[in-house]
Order: sequence, then structure tokens, then C-alpha cells
Amino acid sequence: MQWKPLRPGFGLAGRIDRTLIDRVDPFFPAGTDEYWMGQALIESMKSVGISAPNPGVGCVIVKNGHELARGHTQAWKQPHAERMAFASLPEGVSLEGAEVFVTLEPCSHTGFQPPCSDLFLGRGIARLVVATSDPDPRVSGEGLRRLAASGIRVKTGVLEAEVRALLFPFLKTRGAKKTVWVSKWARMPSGHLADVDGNSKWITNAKSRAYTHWLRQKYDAIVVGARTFLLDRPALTVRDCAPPRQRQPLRIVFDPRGDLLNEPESALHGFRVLVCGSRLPDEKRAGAIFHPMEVGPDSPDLVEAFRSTLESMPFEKPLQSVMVEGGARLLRTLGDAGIFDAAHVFTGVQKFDRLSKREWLEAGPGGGFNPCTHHVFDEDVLQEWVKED
Ligand code: AOF
Ligand code: ZN
Repeated sequence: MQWKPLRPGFGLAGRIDRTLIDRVDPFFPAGTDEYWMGQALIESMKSVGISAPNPGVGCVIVKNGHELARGHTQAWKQPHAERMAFASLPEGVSLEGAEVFVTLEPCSHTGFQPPCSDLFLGRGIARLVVATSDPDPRVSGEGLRRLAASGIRVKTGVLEAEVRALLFPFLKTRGAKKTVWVSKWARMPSGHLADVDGNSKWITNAKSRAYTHWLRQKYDAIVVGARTFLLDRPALTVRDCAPPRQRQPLRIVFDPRGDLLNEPESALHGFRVLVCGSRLPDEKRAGAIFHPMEVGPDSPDLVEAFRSTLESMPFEKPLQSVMVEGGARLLRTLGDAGIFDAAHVFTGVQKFDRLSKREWLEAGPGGGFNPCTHHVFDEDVLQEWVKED
């Protein structure tokens, strides 16, 4: 059981309606375990853009069918979801017979934060419901064992596929990988991404764009190829999704041939450009932020140099996830190299004249991926996949 199709209305960004401006309520009958876990999942989405590389977890405390408190994971190194929920309980309230819903197994280790499972002990809590266990080797079932041993009834697996999809960058990086890579593109029904002039804007509608903007704050960095950058002049910012809008992405341009070296610095403001070292004249090093890759642009090791240069750049936080937004050539090159762990593909209805043969991609990411989401945004279709483990 790993990456399964999600229930309608859920995607790799969480509950899809919560990423848009309009909201639909509720998905599950009130009072069921699915209902409360759905509330914990919604709460966990408030951690978008702040908690990484720590997973964004949600916790809801319920007694006699009424909610007492909820909380979500704070910034990296700051309190976990359970601690936030317990801290906002009404003063003096008894937890005798209460139920706690958490999207991830409560931790049992001391890291930057003390163990969450300590919060549950000796308070008469009757039941703990979690969506999925924590693969962190310091936890890995120990939190659940500890709480079950203390007499709390423990149930796992509620909305598991939906929570795992939302947390997949964390779940995958707890394995051997350091950084997960995802692809995202918007296609016309024919599979084209742009016309011969490079026009690719407005293939999809406002709802698809809102979801994309949510993804831009979910992932730590956004990449486009130099050609796409020059044609589209994309802002690559978070603007049109539902709140909270808590982070603007780190914006990266992959420019092996140095096409951007003659651009005025103002056009590159806020972008980081990865360029082959041999193409980078010394006087440019002091200007916009260029990072040299130590290979030539025709080297068979170019993709690997790009990946490792980006993953080892010194950022404030570990780079847990990267989203590549195009163009078609860069997506194909990285896809063929097997870099991606997940894909988000939008198909719009807009058709352009004079289509570009180069700007064409297959409908999906190819074999070895599990389909997760098939969602309709009015006339657009969103499909998402996660790579098999
Ligand atoms: C929870 N609740 O809300 C989150 C958890 O260094 P620390 O102390 O912050 O611990 C980080 C680890 O804790 C992280 O790798 C993951 O295993 C777990 N995250 N656990 O009980 C939460 N975010
Ligand atoms: Zn914890």
C-alpha cells in the first residue's frame, strides 16, 4: 500500500477546494472518523510553505462529538501539530474519554522538539486515530506502540492515501533521497505546451492557476528552462491561490548555454541561474545570482551536474522538493533521466494556431508512476501521479 488513487476532491496539494478561493464543505458525514481526519488534514494545510522539511501535520482533539482544539505544525524546528492543539485546549478541560485525530503518527523522539507522545499520557484519552505512520527512523511505529501500551485505543489508516499524497515529499525524503523532484505542465488537448512563438500563457483557467500557485508554495524551489524564461517571462510567484500564502518560491533558471548572460540584471531580479561554468565570464559573477555547473553544455553529465549543483546549494533550509514547470525540452530531458518522483499535468481546452512541434509532451509521466488524482476544474482536467517505490 503506497501511492493509491485518491478520493474525489483530494490531490497532492491536499483538499483541492481549499487551494482555490471557493470552498466546498463537508466531504464526510459529521462525526465519522473520516470527517475528523478530514478536518485534521485541512488544518495541516495551514503548514504549507512554512514547516518543510518537517512534515505539515494537523491535529484535532474531540470529546463527546465536539471539537475541543486543533493545531498544525509550525515552522521548521518549532512546535509540532499536537503541541499546538494541546496548548489551545480550553483551560481546565478534562481529556477523560477524548479522541485525538492526527494526520501523522505522534513522534516519540527528542529532536528540535520534545516527543509529542508524552502529551497524551496520564490524561484519560480514550482513542488516538492517525492517518499514517512516521517513517522517520527515530519514530517508525514507536509512537503508536508507546501510546497503545499506555491503554489508548489506536486506529491507523483513516484517509491514509490522501494524507500520504499530501506528505509525499517528506515521506520520500525519509528514504534514501535528499530532494524530491516533481514536474508540472499545462497542455492543450493535442499535447502541445506552446505555439511556434512560444506562447503558452492561458492554456488553463483561473482555478488551475490557483492550484498551481498553491503548489509553488508547497515546494521549496521552482525551475524553468532558459528558453521558456526568455519567451514567457514568467513571474513564478504565489499570487492567485487561497490563503494562507506564506512563501514565495526560490526561482531557478536552468541555462546551460548561458542564454541569459546578456540579459539586464533587472530582468533577472530575484532569479538564480544555473549555467555551465565555461560560459560564465568572471565579470558576470558579481551581478545577478549565477551558479556555475562544472561541466560543458554538451556533456553527458549535464543533468546530473544540474541536479547535484542545485541540491547542494547553500540555502537556509534543506532543499526538500523542487518543481520543474517547463518547457517541454527540459521536462523531457529530466524525465528521460528518471529524475521525477511525481507529476502534475493540467489539460486545458484552449487551442492555439501554429503549434510548435518541439513544445509537445505525452499526456503523462510514463511507466512506473501510480495515478493519484483525476480532477476537473470546470473545463480543465488535472491529473497527478507519484512514482512507485
Ligand atoms: C509529530 N507532529 O507535527 C510533526 C512531526 O526535530 P523535530 O523535533 O522537529 O522532529 C522532526 C521529526 O518529527 C520529523 O522528521 C518527523 O518525523 C516528525 N514530525 N511529528 O509528531 C508533527 N511535524
Ligand atoms: Zn511530534
